[in-house]
Amino acid sequence: MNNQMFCFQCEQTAGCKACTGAAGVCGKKADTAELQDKLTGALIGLARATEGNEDLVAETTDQIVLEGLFTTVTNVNFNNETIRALIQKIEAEKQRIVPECYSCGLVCGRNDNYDMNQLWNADEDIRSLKSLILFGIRGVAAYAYHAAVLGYKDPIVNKFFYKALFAISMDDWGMEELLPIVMEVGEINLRCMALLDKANTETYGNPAPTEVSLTVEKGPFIVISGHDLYDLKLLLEQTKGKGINIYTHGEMLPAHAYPELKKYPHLKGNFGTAWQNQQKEFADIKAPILFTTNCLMPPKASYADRVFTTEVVSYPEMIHIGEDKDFTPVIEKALELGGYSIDVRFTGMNGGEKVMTGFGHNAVLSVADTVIEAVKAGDISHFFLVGGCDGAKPGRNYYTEFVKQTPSDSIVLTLACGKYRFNDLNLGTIGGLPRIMDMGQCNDAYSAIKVAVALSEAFECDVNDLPLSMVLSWYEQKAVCILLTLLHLGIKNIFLGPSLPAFVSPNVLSFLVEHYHIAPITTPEEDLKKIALT
Ligand code: SF4
Ligand code: SF3
Repeated sequence: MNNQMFCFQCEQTAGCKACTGAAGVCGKKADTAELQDKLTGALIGLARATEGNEDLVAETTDQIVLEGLFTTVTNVNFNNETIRALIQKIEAEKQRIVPECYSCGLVCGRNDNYDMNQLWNADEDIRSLKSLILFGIRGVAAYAYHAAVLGYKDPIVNKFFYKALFAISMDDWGMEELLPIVMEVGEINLRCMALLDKANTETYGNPAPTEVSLTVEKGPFIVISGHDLYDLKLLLEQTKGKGINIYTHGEMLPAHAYPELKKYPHLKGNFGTAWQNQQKEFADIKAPILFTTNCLMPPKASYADRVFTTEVVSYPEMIHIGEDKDFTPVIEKALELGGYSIDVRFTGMNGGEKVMTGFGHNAVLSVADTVIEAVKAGDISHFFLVGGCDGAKPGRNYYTEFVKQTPSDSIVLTLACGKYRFNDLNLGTIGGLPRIMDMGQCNDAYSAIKVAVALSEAFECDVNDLPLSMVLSWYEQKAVCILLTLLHLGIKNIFLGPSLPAFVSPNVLSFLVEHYHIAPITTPEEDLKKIALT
């Protein structure tokens, strides 16, 4: 195993260039990074094996692809054991699809896996385009995985993963072949986010605006983090009547707005803020924490005995809840720790004691007439979509300051974990509508798109001509596919921060700036001035 790695897939990558040492900034070790590369190379090998054998692609093949891609998303899986097991699963699937190539002694595209070093050492523009494809489909796979858990699948989305993986292995493809696939990632992600929206709303009902307390009531409790609503549902069922309260964390916050989840009286509130604060916020916590997806950070000794994982999340030596979804170990831990003896009032990052969520497309569009009238009457001057991932860089307080400085007659739509920078601020209301509206998780960017399209129809103009500005923050690969979706829709003038992706080469960046006018964030004052001029 190597003790030198190469990874540059997320925003916190070392020196804004790449993590190349013995461990990445996220805590991923070089041997894990190498295994993740092997896993990706095996997935590419599987995609090559399915060429011309499409009729042999089964639902299990699709599931393996989703699992493999999702496992390599930042802050998901740090466990060499599970990654090795997954590689074995991919090999077995390949052997099932091309048995004759397996028994053949010659090495060819059908039985060989892809060496990811070929990608990392490629010409920087090719590497950049292929990285956009690879990191983008890792994000899409996460969303497709959540939809599949609820029984919702889209063959067009699933088929695309093979095409995209295949493209990465094409060493003689240039900009002409790769750029359309980059854009297709955005198109496919739109389909996938729509699928997940359908899965979530048909299963749990349409989110409705809901106030969420940040106080932890006395007694045993469990904190559940990540994006998987189905795990929350199962946990709520299994803790019913046991005197254990459930608190959401991070991207699980929007769960409070779904009728089929909020109906559980022991779903009490939200604990903590965005992922990067977990090592501080979980220190000595009197409860177990269940991670259903990213973002898991290496647990500190002070709370390592109370971290549980499930689905594709895994960390060495942490208890993993397997496919039987028996949460008994988590429940027993909650009872053993007992929680706090009195109610404990926590606050958000700005001192607020409660937050609101649940402004999905259904809730916002149900008041569309009021919104349109308010715009026409001049009561709402502008909409800002300020959202995306949070992260550890100090420059990220830009987003708090930006929201604070937005004009008092503007609306701030938000989504994903970046909202914790400002979701506890009280910015007042306009015509009965709160000025900050949380649309949900990162995949609920779909809601923002639906609202933007509805507004453009109402005002009979292009989305780019609406009084709407997007000020986005990125961290991991889901943000990559969402950005590609916005570009696929032709949305221009996006402000992106806190820094631009290291995997975007200068030439690819020039292309994005020229065609989509993407701009890096500067200061809230400067950017608000620029927005006022457009
Ligand atoms: Fe570095 Fe990000 Fe890769 Fe982790 S995921 S090794 S922080 S680039
Ligand atoms: Fe956050 Fe990790 Fe991206 Fe779903 S939970 S947005 S960073």
